[in-house]
Amino acid sequence: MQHCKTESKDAFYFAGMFRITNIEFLPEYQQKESREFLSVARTVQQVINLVYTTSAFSKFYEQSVVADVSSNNKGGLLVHFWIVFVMPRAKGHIFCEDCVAAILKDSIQTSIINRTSVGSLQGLAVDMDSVVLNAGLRSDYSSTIGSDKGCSQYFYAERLSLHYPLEISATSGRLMCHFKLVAIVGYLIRLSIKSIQIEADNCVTDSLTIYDSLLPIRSSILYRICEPTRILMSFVSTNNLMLVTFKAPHIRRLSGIWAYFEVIPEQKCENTVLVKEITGFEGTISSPYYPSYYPPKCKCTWKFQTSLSTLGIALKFYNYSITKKSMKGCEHGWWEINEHMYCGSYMDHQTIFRVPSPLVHIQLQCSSRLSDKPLLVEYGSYNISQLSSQPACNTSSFRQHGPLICDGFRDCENGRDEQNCTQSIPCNNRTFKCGNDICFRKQNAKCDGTVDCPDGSDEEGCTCSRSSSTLHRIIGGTDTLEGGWPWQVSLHFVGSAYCGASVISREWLLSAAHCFHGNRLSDPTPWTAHFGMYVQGNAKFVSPVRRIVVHEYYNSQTFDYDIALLQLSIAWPETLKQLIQPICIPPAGQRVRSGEKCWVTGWGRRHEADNKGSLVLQQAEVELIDQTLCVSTYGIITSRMLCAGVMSGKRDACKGDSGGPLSCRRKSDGKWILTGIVSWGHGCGRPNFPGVYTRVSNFVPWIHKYVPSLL
Ligand code: 4AZ
Repeated sequence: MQHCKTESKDAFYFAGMFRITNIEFLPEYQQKESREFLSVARTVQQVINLVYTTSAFSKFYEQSVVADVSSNNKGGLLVHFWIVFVMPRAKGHIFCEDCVAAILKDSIQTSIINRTSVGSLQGLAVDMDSVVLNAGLRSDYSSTIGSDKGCSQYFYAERLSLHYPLEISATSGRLMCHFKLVAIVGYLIRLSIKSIQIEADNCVTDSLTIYDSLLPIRSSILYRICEPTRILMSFVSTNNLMLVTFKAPHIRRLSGIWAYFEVIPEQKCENTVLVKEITGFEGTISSPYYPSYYPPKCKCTWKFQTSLSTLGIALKFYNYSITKKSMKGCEHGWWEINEHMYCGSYMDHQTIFRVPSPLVHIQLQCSSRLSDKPLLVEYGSYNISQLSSQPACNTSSFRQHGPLICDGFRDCENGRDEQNCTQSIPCNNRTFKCGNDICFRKQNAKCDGTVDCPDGSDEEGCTCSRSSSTLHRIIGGTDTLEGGWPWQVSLHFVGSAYCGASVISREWLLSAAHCFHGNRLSDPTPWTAHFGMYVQGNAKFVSPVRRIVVHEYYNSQTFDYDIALLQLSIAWPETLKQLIQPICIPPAGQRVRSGEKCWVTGWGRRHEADNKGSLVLQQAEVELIDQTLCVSTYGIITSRMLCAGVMSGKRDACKGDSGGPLSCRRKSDGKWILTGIVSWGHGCGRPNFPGVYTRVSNFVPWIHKYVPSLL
């Protein structure tokens, strides 16, 4: 007798998406039978086949299936796909989810071209930052690729201010629905849920899940509802698409969803508010898309200014509170208020937070994994001195550094802890006096470009560089003298030199916007600023970058408004002031003289054809060039640009110098002025094609908006 043993197998399903940047969307892609869809699907499947059949998982790779090819707000095509692996059950392995995603991301990473996040997979330009891949369910696989005839449906929403109904219900049987919602490009989707009837069992059987994608990808979940509700709730996508899955596999009484969705424009979340002289609450700010739940990723900035220096800003949070940030991350909003970090949390009562400063800069970063409950905050002014007549110190707010005693630190927002002290505490080397006030911490206060003292005394007497060592520079040479350009900074992206920048205060740098163009480049996290550096890599001081402010009018096609401010996470120490010094910003609208001699410095390439930058900081003397001549050379020179070089070529900036300074010495007082920022040019050092620089004198009010104390 023959004994036939068949091996039993386990299948593993992965749902993912990525954005292809070099194919434009066509309406035909919405038709799964169209030639256009089938052609893109085949290409993507071949590319994924190649990635996994040449990987360590090749033995288990079964197939990939493209489920959707859609438009999206970033351009190109967004492709959603499934990947299936099959493995003998006897092996008892659990598939490593991170490894499957890493294989795909690595293949893109290794093919990345230039300074973008886009890699080329067999000619398919895939944006590395868009890749999402998670383990999924077999049941979802069947229903989303269309082999399981459930209640799966597409909705294309093309009209604004229209409520598209989304309703399904049953009293018996099962509902396993996937509603794919797609809006016109450039807009978002808001789903409003009026009522849900499901069995409340922690989403074990019944659930409603809202995804920020068209496939059920776990890391794209915006929100999950596991119990019945009749309270109106709404959720907003971050792109022009959304997936709503409704699962009720064993219906015994009325179950269903009653909802509608709309197409809404993207909202900017920033505002500058002038607060009136009268104290009291006078207006509100809110989380993005209020009263909808706000999406997981957001960034809001609000600036408040009172007209009197005796008034501070009060914020009344409804059912929410902010407290000083600890070492742990913040789960429900990350707040930065005048350089101090706070974490938000929900509670069942209102709280008031007071900032004893007439100028308050607030940044909120949404930090929850899912969409979060909407926030409403009332703002107004309060009398700083009036509050100090109250007996208690409000310890939950501003500047608490330690015990509330006469220790030379102003811990209470009203300064109460330092009042009535019998002995005057001299400021030590970690502290300084604000005018006649008590001691403040030195770090991030003195000469950091931000007023910390009520009287502004922390920013007084801070000057920009008159650096004398630059006088002894080798004329005509190329290597600089160590310490000769103390405002020169090297900006490193993921550990490698990428651009230059200039120190303008203890806390702020000025650079070029184009250095930060692109998804990954605009995130401050991978950037570090290297100070007091002569040989590339040997910095005297390094700080992570806290914030990148790219000019709002920066145009990546024309390089117009090519300017960005960087805020440091750690102000450079005063002990290094021999090696690190700010350069002066020119007066607003200052005109330059053509023919004036200035210097350009950087670690960029020394020849156009080089493929790496210089090891030692280089300097070149260049002449400011007449604007009309420059316009006649390039044609597209705006008033935000200026040209400098030598018409014979030879002395110029090049790749890698971008963002760095064009420094000109003012004859009247010997101070060095940041006249330009290395921006662009036709090649490097070519005769008749001078370097193009951002004209800093055109951006003085813009710089002061972020660095108000720079005078
Ligand atoms: C660049 O790619 C670059 N010759 C910077 C400056 C110049 C050209 C290119 C000017 O960063």
